Amino acid sequence: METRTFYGKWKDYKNGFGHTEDEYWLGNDAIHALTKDKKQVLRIDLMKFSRKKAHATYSSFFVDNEANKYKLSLGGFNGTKGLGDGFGHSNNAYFSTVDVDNDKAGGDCAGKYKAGWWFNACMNTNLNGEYRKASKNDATELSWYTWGNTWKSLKSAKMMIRPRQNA
Ligand SMILES: [Ca+2]
Repeated sequence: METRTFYGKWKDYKNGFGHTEDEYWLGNDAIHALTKDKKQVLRIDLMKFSRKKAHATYSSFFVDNEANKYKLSLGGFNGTKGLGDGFGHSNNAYFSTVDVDNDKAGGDCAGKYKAGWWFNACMNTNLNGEYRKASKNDATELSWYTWGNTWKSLKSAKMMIRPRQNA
């Protein structure tokens, strides 16, 4: 079954949606609230349909408030072998959704790639793209391009934060 949960509008991403046990977006206001005071480390766990896993960490992660369009600030990247810094392309990008275009591309990245995300022009990761078991290797899919240079849909992606030690 194909789901379009992540092809939400600005208000959906602002407030969050889904269920914590499967498809879930905490909400951009909540992410801002959690990242604004204490330095946070971001870890992203990825898994392919083959069950192959990888993870990325960013030494800091901050999402600005709605007035500043939930601008993303990322610290240094570390990744498991074979995983390139795909999310780094989104550093300093504003958040965009199908109804609010804050990207740096001439067109509308969110509409073109069917997701709300920190689109720049446009992206190297589309973790809110479509979950598609029968992949077309298409950038609308839930993907991290710099893991094997493919847009093929991943089975899962999970973003997690925790306070940075000695920060
Ligand atoms: Ca644009």
